[in-house]
Amino acid sequence: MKVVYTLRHRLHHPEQEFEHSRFQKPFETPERVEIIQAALMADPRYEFVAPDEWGTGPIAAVHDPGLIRFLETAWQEYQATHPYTRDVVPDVFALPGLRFGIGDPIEPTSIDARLGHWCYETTTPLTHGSYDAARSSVDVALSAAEAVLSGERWAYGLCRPPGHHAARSVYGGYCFFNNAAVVAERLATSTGSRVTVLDLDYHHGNGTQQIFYDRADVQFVSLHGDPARSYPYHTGFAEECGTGPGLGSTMNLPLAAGVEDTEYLRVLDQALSAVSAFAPEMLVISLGLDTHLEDPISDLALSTGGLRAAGAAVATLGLPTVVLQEGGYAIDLLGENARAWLDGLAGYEQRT
Ligand code: SP5
Ligand code: ZN
Repeated sequence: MKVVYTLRHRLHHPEQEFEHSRFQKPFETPERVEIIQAALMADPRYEFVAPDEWGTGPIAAVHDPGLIRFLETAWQEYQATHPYTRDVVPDVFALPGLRFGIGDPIEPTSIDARLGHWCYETTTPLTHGSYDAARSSVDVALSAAEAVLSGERWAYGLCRPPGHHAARSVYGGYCFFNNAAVVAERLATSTGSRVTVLDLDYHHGNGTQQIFYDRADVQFVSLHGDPARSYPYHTGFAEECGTGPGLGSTMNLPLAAGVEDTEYLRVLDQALSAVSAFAPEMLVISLGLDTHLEDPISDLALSTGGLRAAGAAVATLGLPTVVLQEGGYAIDLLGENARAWLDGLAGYEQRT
């Protein structure tokens, strides 16, 4: 299986994140993908390739061009008014209630106001190299998609930063650009075929859902911790199933805390039935490994063997598949867990 990877992810490396009313060490670190890289490099069945450069065109197909422009210069601009800051986070958020009844919000001019216009939460610091890293992550995703378009049965984009929490015009959740959405849009428009994004991260892929919510040609199916208790809290309820022409093309399967392999695989089967019914020609997987029992910020209880079985279950769809890395924070186990899921997909024999 081709694995697309670049060291440029290292350009994004916050030192702290503000969460649950305190500063803490980031969970989303460069070591995450380096551990996965090391585990896959040790296996000759995984073939590493560097990404090509794709420019901003494919990003602008799913994101507000204003968001791209903002991210390109925001960190530098912030330094002009707040010198020697490192991890840049908004402090005033442009919630709709603030201007309710007054008039439509417009993009503000000051950097402080713009931060709260384009970012929706406090755990996604913008650092000196975040924009370049986010661009490289999209390049990794698109290069994996290209491999599949060129006839590979599967490809894995070792994306970092992740993408599925980034919506059309807001970023957050450790995500700047929505890698899976960029890829799904490219696959759908360049082939004219139907595409499914199956999101297996612990957290609801609010960004991907939002981008395709009214689309009939891109299906979004997600298993995740119930938003009643889990980040991102405001989306991912079972009642959300699309709108307009997209009605019925979104499916949310919220899970209770503590769900183990057997129950997870039962719900995954429901998701796969919905995918089969939609009859896509290609599949994009948002692969979060934060469903594992040992994940420090999540509360599902999959084993490594369960992850392998999940990959194998997805393979039964028999679709060309682009797998993109999203979350997963049990650092020491990430290599083994990524390999288990991908081995399951590819039908590679179990190793000890
Ligand atoms: C890509 C991805 O996985 N993004 C996840 C972003 C989640 N950020 C906030 C998580 C809050 C979890 N708090 C749980 C504390 C458990 N002790
Ligand atoms: Zn996640």
